[in-house]
Amino acid sequence: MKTALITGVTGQDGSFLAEFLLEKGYDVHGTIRRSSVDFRERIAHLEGHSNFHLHYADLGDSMSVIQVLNKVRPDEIYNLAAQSHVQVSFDSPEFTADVDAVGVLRILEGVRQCGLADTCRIYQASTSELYGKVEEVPQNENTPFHPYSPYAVAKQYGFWIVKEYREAYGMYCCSGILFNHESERRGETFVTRKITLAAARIAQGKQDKLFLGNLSSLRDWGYARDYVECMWLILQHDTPEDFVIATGEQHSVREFATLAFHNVGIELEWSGEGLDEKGIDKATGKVLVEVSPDFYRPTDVVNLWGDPTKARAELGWNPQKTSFEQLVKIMTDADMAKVAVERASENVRTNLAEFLEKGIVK
Ligand code: NAP
Ligand code: G4F
Repeated sequence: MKTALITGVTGQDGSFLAEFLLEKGYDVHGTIRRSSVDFRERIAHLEGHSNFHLHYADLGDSMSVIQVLNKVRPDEIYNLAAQSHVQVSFDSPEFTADVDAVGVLRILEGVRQCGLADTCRIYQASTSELYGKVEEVPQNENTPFHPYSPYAVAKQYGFWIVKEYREAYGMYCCSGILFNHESERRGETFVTRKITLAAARIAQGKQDKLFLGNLSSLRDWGYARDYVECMWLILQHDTPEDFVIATGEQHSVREFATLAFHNVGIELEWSGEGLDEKGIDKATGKVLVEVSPDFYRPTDVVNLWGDPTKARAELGWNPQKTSFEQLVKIMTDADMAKVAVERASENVRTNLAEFLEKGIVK
């Protein structure tokens, strides 16, 4: 039985990867951080599984990293932990650098210091944000990097330090340059999930309007469940190499919103430009989507489009397993169900309060 260590197991990708590796028969260990609120929603269904174990560690704290490496002594490490929100990286640049850049070094050096350098394979969660202010479209493994946010600059250090340890010490460590991947488990402040949740709430009368930033931004959006398979395939390859993981298809934020609202029974039409652009419900004439400068970034990456040829040819991975339309449907269906459950439980609470007040229940 192989042993895997996943940093960031409570995140979107970490939770899908843990499921995937458990199905493959791995002994799976994940790192968690202490929080004052419950943060294990995405992995709650895995707790209690005999091959699933959790350990406290923080990528900002090398002692905790070394402690967990020594205890687990993994065959494979998937370093997914990061401050992963690009807009937040403008507000917390130092924290982002510490975790997303130096954190990678702490893992690599920890592996060496624990005497695991010859046996342990390391996957680093790299990103299409490295292409940033893009110098070529579509982007492949040879496209020059031009990082365009504190997040991307930190991740660029992570990419190069992985390459350095590979070349300097012959370690099996590599980066997956993953383009955006989304799911029903995506954090609620990333644009796709923000849209599907708002569309579901608006359709069920729980929200009036959605405020977004740059509607024309283009992304290559895939399904996270498909992408974790690729992380594993990268570590099973004969030689340690970096791979671009993408669908090869590009859509705008506006297109994503149009489709998400369509899935909940609302047809949007767009009018105006820039900050004055609005998404209007064709049936009622109501403005449902507006642009707010609050969601514009000091520098924004606006043209990401990946070329997954190498991953398809060398890993046998299928970049088109889940289509864009299927992805948006998975997310809108899940959020429609989530909002319906929230409404039902609100109704129960309201009825109960009313019954208590009237003395019907005591
Ligand atoms: P996510 O949902 O935000 O999950 C991030 C994980 O990192 C969470 O488990 C979080 O723990 C953990 N974490 C944050 N700071 C940490 C620290 N200081 N020490 C230890 N753990 C820490 O992100 P994701 O979408 O799953 O992405 C996974 C990785 O892939 C990230 O490195 C991200 O930058 C990268 N990536 C993502 C995409 C994408 O489109 N999703 C694309 C390219 C690259 P808490 O739950 O405690 O906050
Ligand atoms: O959903 P986003 O916040 O994702 P972004 O910035 O592309 O980053 C994600 O993908 C990266 C891979 O390329 C990962 F490395 C990273 O960890 C993260 O998972 O924003 C997508 C686009 C941006 O251009 C943003 O300006 O959508 C635009 N946008 C427009 N309105 C918005 C909004 N983004 C957010 N978060 N919220 C808005 O209201």
